[in-house]
Amino acid sequence: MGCSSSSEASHPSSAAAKGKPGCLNCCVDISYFGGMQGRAGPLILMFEHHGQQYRRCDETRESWNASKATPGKVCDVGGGLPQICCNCDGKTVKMCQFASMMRHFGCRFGYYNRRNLNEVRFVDPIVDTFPDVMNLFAKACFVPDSEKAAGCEAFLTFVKRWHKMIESYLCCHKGKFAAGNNLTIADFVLAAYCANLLCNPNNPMSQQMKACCSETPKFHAYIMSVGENFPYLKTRPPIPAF
Ligand SMILES: N[C@@H](CCC(=O)N[C@@H](CS)C(=O)NCC(=O)O)C(=O)O
Repeated sequence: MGCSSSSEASHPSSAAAKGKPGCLNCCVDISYFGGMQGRAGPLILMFEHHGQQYRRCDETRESWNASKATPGKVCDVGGGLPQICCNCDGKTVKMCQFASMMRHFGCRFGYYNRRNLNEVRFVDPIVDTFPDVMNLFAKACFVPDSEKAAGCEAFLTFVKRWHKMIESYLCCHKGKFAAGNNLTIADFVLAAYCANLLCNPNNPMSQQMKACCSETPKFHAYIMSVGENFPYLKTRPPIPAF
């Protein structure tokens, strides 16, 4: 795993050399399927926002399968992509599992305070259910045409429920961010969801997803604030649907 081995190409981040407190003084390699955001999206957004130097390492299905079959190449804990590898002060660290990596870097950068139970009760369900959103989205996108309609329906049904969960949190804490008045890892999840899926003109389900927002006015207002809160999203090039 990592840019030096299985990946086809790597892209240095635009975040280099402006890191905030907690940044690792090495480049973080994040491996994911080439050109896609998927579960890597919130991690990339957090690195961009915080100024952590990182590099995207693009895997193909073949290179990833080859890495998994090579002992010691991927994170020992197993799991799929995204995976992270960094070498700091001579020590190589490999990480996997989306939610664990979000929490790890969230603690390091100050976007996840596990002692603040009033906050984590809103953060955790958003972070932990994002993979469910992405799994259903993948099922709607990457299935034979005959299964597409059912896949889209299952995805949109889940999306409606997910938006309502987020709406109930925003109504409860009344803050401007996902879990109150502090920016947390849940905001990187929601902002990535908005920019990469909901408002992505290359996503064929974007309009139907937007239609699901009519019943969730506070979440709608949150969506409208994403560009302002995460300027990087306004400067990056267009991205594909997934
Ligand atoms: N529990 C893992 C699952 C990751 C996962 O399933 N990733 C997919 C892509 S989004 C993948 O790599 N699938 C191919 C594989 O597992 O080899 C996580 O949340 O990070």
